[in-house]
Amino acid sequence: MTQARGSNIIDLRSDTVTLPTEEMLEAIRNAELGDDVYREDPTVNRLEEMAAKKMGKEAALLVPSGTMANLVSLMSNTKRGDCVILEAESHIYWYEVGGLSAIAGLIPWPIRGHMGALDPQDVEAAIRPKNIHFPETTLVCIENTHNRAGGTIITPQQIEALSRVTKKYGLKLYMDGARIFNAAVALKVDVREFTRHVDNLMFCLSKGLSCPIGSVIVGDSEFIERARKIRKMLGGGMRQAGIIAAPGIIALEKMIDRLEEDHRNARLLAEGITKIDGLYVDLRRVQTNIVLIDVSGLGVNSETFIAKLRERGLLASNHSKTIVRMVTHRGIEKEHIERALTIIEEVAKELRVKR
Ligand code: TLP
Repeated sequence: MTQARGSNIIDLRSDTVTLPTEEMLEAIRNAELGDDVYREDPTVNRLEEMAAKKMGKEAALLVPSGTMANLVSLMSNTKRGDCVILEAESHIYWYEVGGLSAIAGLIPWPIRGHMGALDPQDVEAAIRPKNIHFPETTLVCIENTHNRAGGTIITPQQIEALSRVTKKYGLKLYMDGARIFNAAVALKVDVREFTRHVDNLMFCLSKGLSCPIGSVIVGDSEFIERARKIRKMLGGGMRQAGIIAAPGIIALEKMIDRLEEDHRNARLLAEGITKIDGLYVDLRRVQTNIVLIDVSGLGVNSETFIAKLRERGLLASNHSKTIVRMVTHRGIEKEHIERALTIIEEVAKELRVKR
């Protein structure tokens, strides 16, 4: 099962639309269950052990969503009133309903990155000095791959350079690794290369890895203990959560390597689009499974462009006024990309004629 049955639609809005595999559904049916608030769900325990090991950290915690993973992690790394440095286009800052301020009581200190990557010098300059008037800076957040920058990879070297700054000032370094396996697969390195220099991170099971629900927070045991308590406080303590963990185990065992196919398809899509008059894709940013298309050359906004694509059965999402986002994922094959390119070309032609 990859898309809603009988559907002819090509859905490139996000990799969150992936449906579970038959094997995942079977695993859910057969999962050994218990009450996870009592830590008695063997399937959850197994997933958390696997995740911690894979990431080279001591412990892990299953949470329902990436947004909750980020919020729980922010709260476990800081205290109310602290200042958090993050990238100005990061998911935490853009898309999480301001939870970091509204719930965690934190002050965001956004810095503009370069293709999603924070410059260590900019971070160092943004740390609030010790002063009676200032909030205390205690955390730096990075995002990998960086969603709004176009799925760009923050390399292990870039992370290490940032960690030198955070260590120097005694700050924590956290990674929103919702798509960290995309980064690892794209660079053909072990995921631990990316996790080694951060204190803790989260990754999502429910994006390219195709699970129906779930994200995992990973870090040292003390941090995860705090996170477990905060998850409970936020209402995220789950009971027979093995039904979520069971497909997660399959994801970690079997769904990582295939992300390469999504990257190949994204590349194919991006290169095809660059040949269409009036559309622009910055190919340097197409490093994983996201393609950002600038439609301003057609003299229309993203909304109009997306509506036209939709009429022809192609779904895309709105990144900004003139940028449309397309994301490849399991269930999208080369043939879908070819069909998508035909649709995009037709729409571009129609809009060019109207100008
Ligand atoms: N991103 C979604 C939307 O919310 C924009 C998407 O379609 O890309 N971190 C990153 C980097 C993400 O891209 C997302 C989801 C999250 C966190 C939040 O995950 P969920 O949706 O599980 O709360």
